[in-house]
Amino acid sequence: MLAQNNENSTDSTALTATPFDAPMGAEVSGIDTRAPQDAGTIRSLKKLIAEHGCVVIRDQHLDEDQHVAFAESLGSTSIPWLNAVELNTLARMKELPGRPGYTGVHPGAVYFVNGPKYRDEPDDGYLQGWHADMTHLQVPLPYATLCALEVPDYGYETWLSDQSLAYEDLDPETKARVDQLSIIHNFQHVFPNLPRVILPVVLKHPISGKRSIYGIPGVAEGAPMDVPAEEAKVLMAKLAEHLETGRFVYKHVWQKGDVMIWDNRCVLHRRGPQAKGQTRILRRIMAADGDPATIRNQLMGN
Ligand SMILES: O=C(O)CCC(=O)C(=O)O
Ligand SMILES: [Fe+2]
Repeated sequence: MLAQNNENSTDSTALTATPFDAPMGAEVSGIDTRAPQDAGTIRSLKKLIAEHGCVVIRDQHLDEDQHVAFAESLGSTSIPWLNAVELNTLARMKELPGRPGYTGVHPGAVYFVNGPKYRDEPDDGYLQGWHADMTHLQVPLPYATLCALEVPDYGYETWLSDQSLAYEDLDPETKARVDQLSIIHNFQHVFPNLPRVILPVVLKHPISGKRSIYGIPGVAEGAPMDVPAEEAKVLMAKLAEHLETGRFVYKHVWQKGDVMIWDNRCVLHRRGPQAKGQTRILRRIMAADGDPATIRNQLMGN
């Protein structure tokens, strides 16, 4: 049975969250993402995202300008490091032969394009492995907003894994150990000029206060710092296995017009299996809110 959750008292908004039949995620109604948003609605929405890890709003059908405006209501979409280092990648992603309407104008609008009508993105392993986006940042990016422009008949799902549930599910001893650890995030294999960033393995969410596992291999580099090699190996294998159990996972089947927002700090994501011959186009815009130094401190549990 789906539970109902009314988020309407303090902010005089009427957002309704219906949790998915899954460990995480909820469908949210009571918001038109094409309209200007008031502060109370955005506060409520952010609380719901923090609570459920991700929310989906159906039937939105945003064009790029509307998508940018909505993402801007969550935070800033002008992320200078992104614009500087990813320009080449973005330019490549924006080449959509025969579909000028899908050419991104906003520098932060990234199009994920699959299907024989356009250009099949290589299934390069990276998008099909669990990851968070832009983990090379000093302050992990909070909001990934995605719109579904074209959807397949089957396949090309997006899978999400709630890492605060994963943390809570650890045995007390492992929890206590990972709480103490830091790990290096290195994106230099993609962008050689980026600095390496050190973050705790476990982040504390600035809104919910929940702890979640952020620094696992694949997302971060190799092993946590200052841990004997053998212990690090065992610990990381344990975290990876924990993630692979799928016990914290919601598998999203896209409907045209979906707007999905997940919290990139406490949720990992990956693309589901490729569906040969099927077409799917998603547009993603990331947004960052709050004062970076304050947020970083909160994430680090201070
Ligand atoms: O293609 C997908 O389903 C996932 C894409 C992705 O990794 C992202 O939106 O950051
Ligand atoms: Fe991603």
